[in-house]
Formats: sequence, C-alpha cells, structure tokens
Amino acid sequence: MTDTHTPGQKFEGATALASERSGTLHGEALAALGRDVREGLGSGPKSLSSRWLYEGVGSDLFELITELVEYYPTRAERAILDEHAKEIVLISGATSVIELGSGTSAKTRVLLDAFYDVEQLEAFVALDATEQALLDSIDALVERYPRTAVSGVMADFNEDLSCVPEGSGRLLAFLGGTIGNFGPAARAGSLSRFADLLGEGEHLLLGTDLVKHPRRLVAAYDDSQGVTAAFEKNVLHVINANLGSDFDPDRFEYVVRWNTQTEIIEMGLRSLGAQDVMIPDLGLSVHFDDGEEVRTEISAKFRLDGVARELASAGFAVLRQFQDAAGDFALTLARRESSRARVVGEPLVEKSNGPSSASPSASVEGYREVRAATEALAECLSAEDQTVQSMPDVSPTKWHLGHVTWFFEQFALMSHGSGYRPIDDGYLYLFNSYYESAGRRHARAERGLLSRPGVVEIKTYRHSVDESMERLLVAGSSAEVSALVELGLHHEQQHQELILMDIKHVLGISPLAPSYSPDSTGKIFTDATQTIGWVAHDGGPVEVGVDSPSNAAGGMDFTSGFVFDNESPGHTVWLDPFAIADRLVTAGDWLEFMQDGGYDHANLWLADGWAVNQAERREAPLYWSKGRNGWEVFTLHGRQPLGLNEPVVHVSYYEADAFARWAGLRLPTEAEWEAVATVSSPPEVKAVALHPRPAKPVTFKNELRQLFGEVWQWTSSAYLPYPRFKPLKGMVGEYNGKFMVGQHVLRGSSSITSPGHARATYRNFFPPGARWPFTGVRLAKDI
Ligand code: SAH
Ligand code: AVI
Repeated sequence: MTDTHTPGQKFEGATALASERSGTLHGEALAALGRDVREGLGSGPKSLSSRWLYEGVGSDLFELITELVEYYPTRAERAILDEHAKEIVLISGATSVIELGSGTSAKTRVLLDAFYDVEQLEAFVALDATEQALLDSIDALVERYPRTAVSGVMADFNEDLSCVPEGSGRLLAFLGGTIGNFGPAARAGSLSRFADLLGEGEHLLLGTDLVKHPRRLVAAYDDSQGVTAAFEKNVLHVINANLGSDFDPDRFEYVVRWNTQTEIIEMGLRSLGAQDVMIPDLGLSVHFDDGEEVRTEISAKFRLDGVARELASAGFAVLRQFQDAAGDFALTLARRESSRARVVGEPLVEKSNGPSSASPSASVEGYREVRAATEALAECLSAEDQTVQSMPDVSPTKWHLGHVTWFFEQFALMSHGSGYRPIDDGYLYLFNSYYESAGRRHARAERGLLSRPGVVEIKTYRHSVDESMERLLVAGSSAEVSALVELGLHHEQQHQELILMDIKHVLGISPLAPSYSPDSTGKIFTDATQTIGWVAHDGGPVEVGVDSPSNAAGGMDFTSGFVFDNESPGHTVWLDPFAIADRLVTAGDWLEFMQDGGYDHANLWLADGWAVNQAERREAPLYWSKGRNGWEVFTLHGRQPLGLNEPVVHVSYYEADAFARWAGLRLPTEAEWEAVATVSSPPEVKAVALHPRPAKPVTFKNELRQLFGEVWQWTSSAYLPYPRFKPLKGMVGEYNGKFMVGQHVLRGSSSITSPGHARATYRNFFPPGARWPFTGVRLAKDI
C-alpha cells in the first residue's frame, strides 16, 4: 500500500489510487470491519455486512459473477441502458452523474456516453467503499471523458453522504440492484437519505431486480461454477487478513434460499461441524454449532408497483419505469419532490403481517383460523337459508360446511389418525363431492333435497372432527399429513368463496331480493368514467407456473409457499408483444355494449354462447334487472342501483369474449395475465368485500389496477395441464387434474376470495357458460 485513504476521501483522476491489490484495510474501514464482525458474530443469529464481500479478490469475483450465464441482472440492466440512456439524459436534463456502489462502472459507461455525446456531462463521481473497485474504474473513465471532471470517493453509502459534491442538475445512480442488498427498513432509510441529498427537481436512477421464477432466481445465486460460493466465502478471507483470525473456509458450505414470503434471496455460510474460531484482534472466540449459518448477504427482488411505492414514501415522484424485453429487471427514473409527499395510508416499510392476509399454514392456529372464518360466513344465515339449492351448480351452505369437514376426516384422519373411527358412515356418503376413489356419493343436483342432517348436527360434526384434527396436529404430524392439512385449508378457503357465491344465487332468485348482509357500506358510487390505459409487454420467453415443493428439482425447496398441483410445473412460454388494460371492464362499458345491440348480433358470439343466450334469454349480466329508475344489480347487500364505474361481474366466458370482439379487442391468455401480474405486488387483501369496487385512480405509470380482489378475469386459455403436469399422489390426485377439459381459466381473485388465498400463478377454472361466480373481464390487444 503506498497510500492510506480515509473514508470520504476524494480522488481526482487516478493518481492517488496507485495501490496494490492486498485487501488490507486501514483506519476507519478497519475499525468498521471490527465493529461489524463483533456485532454480527458475537450473538446469534449470526450475520456479516455484505460490504466486506468486495474486499481482497471480492471485486474481481463479482466481475466474474456478472459474466455468468446464470446471472442475468447485469446484462438485463445494460440492455435497458442501451435502449433508454438517451431518454434518461433528455428527461432528467442532468449535467452531472453521481454513482453509488459504482464498482467498475462498466455498464454505467453506456449512460455516461449518452450524457457525454450531447455535451451534458460536466462531472462524474464514482462512490464505492472498496478501493479496488475505484482503482479499476477511474483511470479508464478519465481517459474516456476528457471534458468531464471525473472523481472517485471512497465512502460507505450507508453512512454520512456529505462527501458527495453539492450542486444542482445531479442524477444519483444506484444501479445493479444493489438496493436489494438492504433489508426493507434499511432501504426506506437509504432512500430517504438519497432524497435528503438531492434538491428539488434532481433525479434518482434506481436499478432493481424483479421477482421471477424461483428456479432462475436461485440459479443466479447458485451458479454451476461455484463463483458465487467463492464470492460469499471471501468474507472469511477478508476477516482473516484484517483481524488475524483463522477461519478455514473449507469448513463452511455456501447456502442459498429463495424466501417466497419476503421475496428475498438469502445467502449464507453453514458451519460443517461444530467449531471455535479465534479472532485475536477483537479478543473474541466465536463458537459455531454444527449446521449453524452465518448470513452473508440478502438480495431482495422487487415488483414495479412496490418500487414506485417505496420511492413515493421517500419523497420521489416516479417519471419512468423501464424494463428489459424479458421483464427481468427494472430501471426507475424518479424526481426529487419538493416536499416529502408520503402516499397517504402507505406505511414506510411495506407489508404488514396481519394474520388474516397470510396463506394458511398447517398449524393448530392456522387450522383454527380457517375453520372459524368458514363458520363466521354462515352466522347470519338461517337454517332455511342454509338448506336451499337454487340450481345444480349451487350447493347449500350446510353441505359446504359438512363437505370441507369430510375432506379432513377422509384424507387426514381416516388415513393418518391412528385408530380413528368415522363419526357417521352416512356423512362419508353425503359429503363426498366427486372423489371416485373415496367411494359412492350422493347426487350433486340433489344436495338441496336433504333436511337432515340439520345445521346443528353439521356443526357438531365439524367440532368433533376439529377435536381429532387438533390432536393430530399437536401430536406433531408427518410431512405427508402437514401437506394434506395445508391442502385441506386451501380447499376450505375455496369453499368459503363458494359459500358466498352460492348463497348469492339462493337469495338472488327470491323475488324479495333479501340481503346476505344488510350493511351496505361496501357500495361505492362514482360516475366519473375512467378511460382504459394500456400496459405494454414486449413479449419473448416468459416463465409461468411454479414448481410445487414435491417436484422441485434436486430436492431444493424453491417455494416454501403453498400452490395447487395445477399451477405446476414452472415452464417457459413464448409471448408475442401485447398490451393489457390497466383496469377491469366496468358496468358502464357493458351498458354501451348492450345499447349497441351487443346481445342481438349473432356475429359477435361464439355459436355455443349464442345458443345459451337464446335458450336462457340472457340479455344482460346475471343479477341485472331494470328498475323504475334504471338498471339495478342484485348484490350480497340486496338490490342496488347499478354503479357505472364498478367492474362488470357475473358474465360468462361467452359474454366476455363477445364484449371483447365488439370492442375490437380480445381477452388475455393466462400466460399474458401471469407475465404482467408477477411484476405487480402480490395481493394483500385483508377482508372480503361483498361487491366488487371501482378502480382507484392511477398513482404511477403502468399501474395495473384491480388484478386481485375484485372479479376473476376470464382468459382465452382452455384449462389444460401444464407440460409434464403430475396430479398429486393418492386420493387427492382427483383434486384438479380430472377437470382439465371443456373449461376456461380465470386469473386474479374476487372481492369474496378469502384473504391469503390468491396469488399470481393461481388457476381458477369454470365452464364457459358459468356466470354465478364473481367473473369479469380485463381486455388485451396485440401490439
Ligand atoms: N454498480 C455496479 C456494482 C455492483 S456491486 C454494478 O451494477 O454492477 C456492489 C458495489 O457496491 C461494489 O462495488 C461494492 O464495493 C459496493 N459496496 C458494497 N457495500 C458498500 C457500502 N456499504 N458502501 C459503498 N459501497 C459499497
Ligand atoms: C451487487 N448486488 C446487486 C449483487 C446481487 O445480485 O445482489 C451481489 C451478488 N451477490 C451474489 N451475486 C451477486
């Protein structure tokens, strides 16, 4: 080392940076390493700051990572810069660029070239904590941009940023997805500090890696050549070189995990055997249990709307969000707002973890929560209400209550509860829905002819099964039982929705139009029409579906979250460029279709749809009727005037298809829907709403509203097995697979879907004529 640099030290050109690649730290950096190691390894769970990964050979290893076939982020961000750098120059009007965590600034050159070419690059400042990274970049940049003041600042971007030169017309670039190496709270803090650093009207350019198929995400951080493993292990060499310790990197193995809940890649080192390591310079001895892990890094993955929300919370207005063709990565250009305009109602840190919005789990608490939610739905219904079957597709409420209980009795207790005896053999017959392997059953269309068992006996049946189930769960169940219970809970959530849509039909055929719930606060009337905006997708190969844990390759647990077998396996689909509507079709849109003779022109309709219309005299969506003052709609709150801005609901596939044809547009395929939904935030529905609600105004560009929680959206895709689909093993194999003919896929979720039940890969399905579910329309078009 010829020179010792203090943090925040500024280098003009490269002259001061001539030092060797020793990885030896000094001064404040060394003290900071000591503090981090003491804090991170001193008490469990153990972790180390990712800052130190880049010391020594770390920055070279990172460069190798950026060239790996599996590691797409660098290439994807470069492609975005190639395409949009000029736009960024134009829109920002910036005259200097400051890059945080600049590394070698290799792909930043694409951006800098665009500024330089139009004589708009007065200054470029590269800020990085690693001296080596600065060394590797500054020389070349000085040469490349002779008319620009190029400088390097060695500093920790988590600390005071006062070393960043003041000025105006600055663009702060934070590229590569490095913001994902912070946890949510640290991220909120950093974005706020970036906002503080900038003046009103200055800009931030933020690179974020997007959520995608877990297989690709895990591969990007678990490359076949082991470069990432060496990079993460390098931190042990750095500690040895600087704090005199004797870590043996061979006694640790690299581990990587995709956390579906937090949407974070977690990386760490696992101790191979119990061991004690001395760190003399800290006077510390660290004990590792066999298998104990040290977190070395996290890499959060984002969704476009999440990025926009976090930026808005920090005081930025999003101007543009660019993506690469495959939708793998996003670059967001944002402008510093005058005042910290936090989005009303949005918490600074995303995702509150209220229990009711989480996917159900196979624990006693998880079981109780779902079972209680089902019973709550029946509380406001009389025994008579619960007995009626208004058409063969509808089941009486009390039958649903019995059937979901039978599911646990038949599949969990009878197969896995030692010595379990069924409560009543008659119930096994009555409450079997369609499982041939479970024996004979009562005819579906005759479920409403049974006065017995009554609601009280069915309640007793439920509680007896609950007691046995809780005993089974407390005894500690096998993985097989846990999987069956989890399936049973998701199955019960599906019936929660069925209970509501079925009772709506039961009440809806009554001339009295009774209300399921007299409280009509769910109803929102707005008549301001909102034009449809279009969100474009470049097409190309997209990953759809997801590997269920049972068929994930190599036993790696890619998805700890529950999925139905029909969402699996994950696979690649080719899409042509398309655009999708940013809101649902409204009742007002539908009235226009009707007023234009939509139901009268056979040429708009598929032959089967036209025949159903004639046979059943379908001339409007189900539950619409002409009242004295115009159109009315029957809802679970009773009959109400039709709100023009509410989404149209209770239309068949045939109607959806005819409407799209009338509009000169089309329905999306299920892969198109999924491709755009996976980059939006997952549904965070906390409670059901008895009637779908109008779209909220757009808050950021390309916002896709109403993806979840209003109406299921018909897709043009037939409900078919995914390539290499395998039904679940055993009796529950009949759950989905045998229905894969003659139906259409619906995506999203509805306002009566249970909280925690929906996800982007979810495949709902109904026959094309069905319209008693909460079914609606989102349009698409070719571009
Ligand atoms: N922006 C580049 C490099 C990303 S690698 C790209 O997109 O490819 C992350 C960079 O951040 C490394 O150069 C590393 O040295 C730097 N870095 C990591 N932690 C840091 C910290 N706390 N302060 C400043 N720089 C840091
Ligand atoms: C710098 N950062 C964005 C990289 C990432 O993808 O999170 C660091 C990395 N770690 C392992 N591979 C890449």
